[in-house]
Amino acid sequence: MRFAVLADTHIGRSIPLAIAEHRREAFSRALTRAVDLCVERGVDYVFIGGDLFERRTLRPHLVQFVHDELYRLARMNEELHGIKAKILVVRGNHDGRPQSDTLDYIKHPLADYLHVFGDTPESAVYRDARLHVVGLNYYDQAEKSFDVLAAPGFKDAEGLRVLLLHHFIGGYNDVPPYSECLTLDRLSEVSPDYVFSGHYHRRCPPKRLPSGGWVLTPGSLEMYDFAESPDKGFYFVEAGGGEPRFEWVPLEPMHVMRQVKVTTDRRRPPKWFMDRIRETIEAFAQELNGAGKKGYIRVVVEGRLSEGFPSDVTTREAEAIMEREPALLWVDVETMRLDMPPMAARPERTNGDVAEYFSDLGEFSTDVRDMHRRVRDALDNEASEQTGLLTPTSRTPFVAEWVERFEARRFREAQP
Ligand SMILES: [Mn+2]
Repeated sequence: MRFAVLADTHIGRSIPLAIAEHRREAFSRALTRAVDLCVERGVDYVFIGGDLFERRTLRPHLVQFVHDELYRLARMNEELHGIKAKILVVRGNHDGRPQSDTLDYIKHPLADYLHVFGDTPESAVYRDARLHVVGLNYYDQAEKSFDVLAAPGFKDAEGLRVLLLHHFIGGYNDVPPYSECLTLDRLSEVSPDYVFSGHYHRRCPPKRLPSGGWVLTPGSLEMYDFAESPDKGFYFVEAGGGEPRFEWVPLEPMHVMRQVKVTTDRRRPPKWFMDRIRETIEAFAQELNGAGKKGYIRVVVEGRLSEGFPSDVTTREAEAIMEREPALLWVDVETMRLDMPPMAARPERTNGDVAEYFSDLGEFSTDVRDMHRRVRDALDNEASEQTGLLTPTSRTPFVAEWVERFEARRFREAQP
């Protein structure tokens, strides 16, 4: 029998919001293509490992879209191959929480092709003549939910033992620090023949569990964010007789999504950074045109300015390129990580005498000149490399002295 194993379809994802419609379209199209391929090949079971939806609250037409696509899968699969496929779904962290999740909307009394797992040990089990499947929805505490909801579900299991879940798997996925996960040893305790997992967005090759079964993470169907690689798709698994066969089914992301860093070790003027940004975006546009694809690019600018301010690195040129290159759906230039030149915030040197400039203040103008000179010296010696300003410790005494000197004088408004 043939399984399709997919996860993290994130229907409705609209981030980055500047290109929300393109993003929603890309995720929807990925599901459509996965359904097309399942129908073409013919499947017995479809396992969806959570995060079918991006959010608990979504536009109704997107929920309808998912419902229709799953129905199409079941109907066409039966028409073309004579197989009544079963689609099994667990809840991911994006789908909502117990009692309040988007999956409720795709359940239907007549949709016998669809099984959505529940939140009790009993409703976490699906069984038929061939399979015994435990579906573990997402919970904040991975291990506890596994002990309480999943492990008891394998008691008296007959047939092929499958665990479907939405959690990181330690020793298999590259688990981010401080994240909850289930270990391969823990999963082995229930001796599953297959563990299919969502939540981790990068595709992982099948791996044997210490207990002998297989664990498989297909990753997300589309590019979730700029940090991901475009290696997207899902798995077919030929199971049930002898050694299983795993087949990776690639899905090319709809758009090219690229993050590029513009940086240098040396201090450079704003123009240097702007030239690099322009070159980067133009090269990307050329690549898109060559590949006949559309795409978005985020340019992260890092480094130190030799003059001027980060705001001098403008996005005008980037916007102009976007205007004339229809393949560029969006360009984002991030200059927040640019450091100012060492003395950027220093007052400009004046040729004139400061006291003369403030002569209206009478004798106090010599106080101003004195303070100005000392602050300038302090800036020369102690200014922060990053901001060009005095640090609070060196600034505070100046402020105190300034207030003291100011209060020691009496000023009268000039008479008209
Ligand atoms: Mn996800």
